[in-house]
Amino acid sequence: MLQFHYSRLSINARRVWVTLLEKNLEFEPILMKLNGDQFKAEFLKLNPFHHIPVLIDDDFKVFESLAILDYLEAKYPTPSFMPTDAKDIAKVRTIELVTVNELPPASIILMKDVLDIPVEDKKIETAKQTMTTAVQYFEDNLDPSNSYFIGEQFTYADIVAGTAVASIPLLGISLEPYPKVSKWLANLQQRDSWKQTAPSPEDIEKSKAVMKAILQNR
Ligand SMILES: N[C@@H](CCC(=O)N[C@@H](CS)C(=O)NCC(=O)O)C(=O)O
Repeated sequence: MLQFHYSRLSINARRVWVTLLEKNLEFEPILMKLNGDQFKAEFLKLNPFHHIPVLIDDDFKVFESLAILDYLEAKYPTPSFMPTDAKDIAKVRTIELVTVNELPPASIILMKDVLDIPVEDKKIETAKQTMTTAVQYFEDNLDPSNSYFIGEQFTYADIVAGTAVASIPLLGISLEPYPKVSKWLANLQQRDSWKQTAPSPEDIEKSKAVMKAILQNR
């Protein structure tokens, strides 16, 4: 059976978790406590960079969330979340990569601010600017007459961007000025996979000390 190493607050893990649920795959969830589990020798054999998510499929292990999504799509193609049209593939990949490349560095700065870790004002301003540029990019790529980025087809663009955008308000950035993003996110949040993987307010509160410890060294 598939084994999935994750933590409830990890956005990188959540995109894999949503995919496992959306593909109706059976898996064993292995909950990691990020205040030390990721540095244990056994885990470092799975991912020497001490990050979750990690997926194990019998004797095969894979880390890096987008590589895991590629693996799941190729190995378990039904239902498929990758379009076949060239322009649609490019759009999905761009949205995925904007999400994983642009949002995390800015999120780290804003999270530090939320957790009262000292950060220079200039860095906060730049991080906010990056966030708003990314959310505006998503807004510009949504059509209010469609449910998803690629018309009515639910794809990895929705899974990857949607699980990340859901956390942006926690960083002090309102989604209200983005009506298309807000409507799209509200649709996604109706899905069982979103409901099952949404962190509770208690999870968020409990994770703050762990996050603070991780971010203080970055
Ligand atoms: N590029 C990686 C990033 C993974 C990542 O940064 N995971 C975080 C949790 S969101 C983690 O495991 N942090 C603990 C650590 O680095 O020690 C991916 O997409 O899987």
